[in-house]
This record gives sequence, C-alpha cells and structure tokens, in this order.
Amino acid sequence: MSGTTRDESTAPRVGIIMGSQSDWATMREAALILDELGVDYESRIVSAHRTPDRLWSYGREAAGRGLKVIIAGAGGAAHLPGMMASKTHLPVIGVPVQTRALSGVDSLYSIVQMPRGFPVATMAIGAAGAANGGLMAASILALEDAELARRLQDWRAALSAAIPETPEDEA
Ligand code: RP5
Repeated sequence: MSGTTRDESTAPRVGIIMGSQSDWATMREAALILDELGVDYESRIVSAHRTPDRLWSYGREAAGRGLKVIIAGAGGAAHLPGMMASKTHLPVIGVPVQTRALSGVDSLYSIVQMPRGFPVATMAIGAAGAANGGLMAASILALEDAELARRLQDWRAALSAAIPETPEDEA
C-alpha cells in the first residue's frame, strides 16, 4: 500500500484512512494536528466501495501492526468508518467529508447511525471534524502516555490563550 508514514522507523499508533484522494484535503487536517502533537501516523486510501479487499485486510491487520486508533474519513455514501469498525476492535473515529451535492449531511448520516454493537465516534462535518479527529485520537493515546498528555494540555492552553477577550472590526 502506498501513503505517508510520519516516521518509518516506528510502528505508527494512528491510522488515517480515507475513501479517496479527494478526501485528503480534509483529512490532512487530522495529520497536521498529529504532527503538532508529535504522534506517529500513517495515511492510506482505503475505499469501502472501490477497494473492499484493501479495507478488509487493513481492518484485519490493524491491531496486530500496532495501530491503536483509526481516523476514517469519507464522503457521500460514507461507509468506510462503519465497515472499519465492523472489522477491528480498535476505536474508529469517523470524519464526514463535506460533499458538493448535500454539503456533507449525507456523509454525516452515513457515518453516525451505526447499529448497536459497532460504534463510530463521529466528528463534525469537514475540516474542523478532521482536526478534532486528530485531537480525539491524541486524547485516547494520552490515557497511557503522560508525555503526550502534557503536550495535549499545552496545545489546548495555547489555543485558549490565543482567543482575544474583545472582538475587533475586521478590515
Ligand atoms: C467517497 O466518495 C470518498 O470518500 C469521497 O469523499 C467521495 C468522492 O470520491 P471521488 O469521486 O472524489 O474519488 O467514496
């Protein structure tokens, strides 16, 4: 499989998967957050419809390869996160990619309405959801990684500190 791995020398803890190359513009927001927090990840195109065998093998092998969390983004008939949750016991964070036809509501509904037994932690539609997917993955890993927990707390504090108390007129 092709794709980027932040550090090939260590097994990545997070898998960022997406249904299409066209999803990368959104899903790279998750990657950027993980970069900021110093979390190793891999990114792969795994389509539920176009490459179902790839989906199956990715889900079957994910835990054994050392992955701890999967962030899965897809748009439209967005079956990738749910199908991945069916195939692995690892936590799956779903990102509804914004679509042109239905603005991503189709993606959201496709991801969020999972049947009892196979949850997907579903984020907001689009780039904010992808970034939050990265943060959610980091939060899960931070439960057993005190250094990462500290970096995550610093990241949150920096964001809070960057919010002004009073609004200003925009040019
Ligand atoms: C889904 O179809 C993908 O997740 C993507 O969001 C959408 C459109 O894919 P492309 O036609 O741009 O490849 O499977």
